[in-house]
Amino acid sequence: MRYRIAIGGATGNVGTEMLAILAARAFPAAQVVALASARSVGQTVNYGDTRLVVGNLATHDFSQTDILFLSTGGENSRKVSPLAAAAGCVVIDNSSAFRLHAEVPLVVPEVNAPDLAHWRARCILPVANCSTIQLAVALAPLHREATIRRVVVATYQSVSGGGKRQIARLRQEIEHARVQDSTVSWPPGTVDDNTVPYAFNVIPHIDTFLDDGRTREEWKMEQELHKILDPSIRLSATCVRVPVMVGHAEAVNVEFVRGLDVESARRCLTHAPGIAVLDKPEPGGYATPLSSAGKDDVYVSRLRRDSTVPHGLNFWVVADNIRKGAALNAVQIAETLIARADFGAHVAARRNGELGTPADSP
Ligand code: 11C
Repeated sequence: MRYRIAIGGATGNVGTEMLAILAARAFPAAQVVALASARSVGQTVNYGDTRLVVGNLATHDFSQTDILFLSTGGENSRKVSPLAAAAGCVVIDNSSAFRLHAEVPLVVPEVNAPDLAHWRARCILPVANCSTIQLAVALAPLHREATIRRVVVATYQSVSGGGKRQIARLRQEIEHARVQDSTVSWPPGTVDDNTVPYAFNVIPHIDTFLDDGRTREEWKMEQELHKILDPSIRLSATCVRVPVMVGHAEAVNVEFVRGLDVESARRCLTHAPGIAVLDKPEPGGYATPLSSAGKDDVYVSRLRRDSTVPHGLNFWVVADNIRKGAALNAVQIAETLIARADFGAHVAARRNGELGTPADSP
């Protein structure tokens, strides 16, 4: 069977990457529709060798779409996703809007693909936060091997996590910076004076601050990891923005219930799906955001014992946040979904006009 798909937010970072991945992986599409907000209507985007003209997401008829890939932020998703789902279209949503709803499965295919059995509860399938996805992929095989008790993670997140405008902002800051000896300044009017500069800086603040002093990004990592992997894992995160265009890195400290030596951990990660171990104690013997950009895998490096606790392990994990952290993970969810007989039956029934509205609004 081939599916009628639509990309909401087709002109954004994640939307354009999604179109490239769908074409490259030859997703069985009967029709591909590019959609965005009214101001982008009429622009064109690439889907393989085809140019697609962007239509209006707000007025799209979802009764004629089987799968909507949505990357338009939480506020827009709260409006669009329930409408599309009520028409029987399954929404794969990159925003945080529905991730923690009890009935909605939050799936990282390498980790918890069986949770997709609940796709029909709401017909909304969120993609987890990029910083959570790469951590979950790396932790899952280790958790199965030795049971994780506690994780302490510090992230080093690229500006592309904040969208296209943040990439432009970093580029502008770099272009206009005046570097004299060890000081950096910007001529008046060249950069936004009301923001903490990305360039030449490290910022311990992503998303809003919560009452307990954490940021929402740190809270999301904990909540989402609990839902995807195991709620008994204690996770403490510090999320940091760094002046990197693409690719999130994370320094991870894990404490296990049972012993797991470094060689066993390395073996277990090497055989796990979606992971590449790149770990040599020499210059370049580790992954970086630049080396992982454009790649599908989650890279694990710097594996070493943490001898300050009985069963401790340290490592470094890097992934392309736009690709595995968003677009690729969304496409993998769709690929897992279309392999299910009950989804094929749902699509066939809709085409025969046999189905009413399968999903209630969450
Ligand atoms: C960032 N991780 O790097 C964020 C972007 O919950 O989908 C993704 C936010 C989200 O800024």
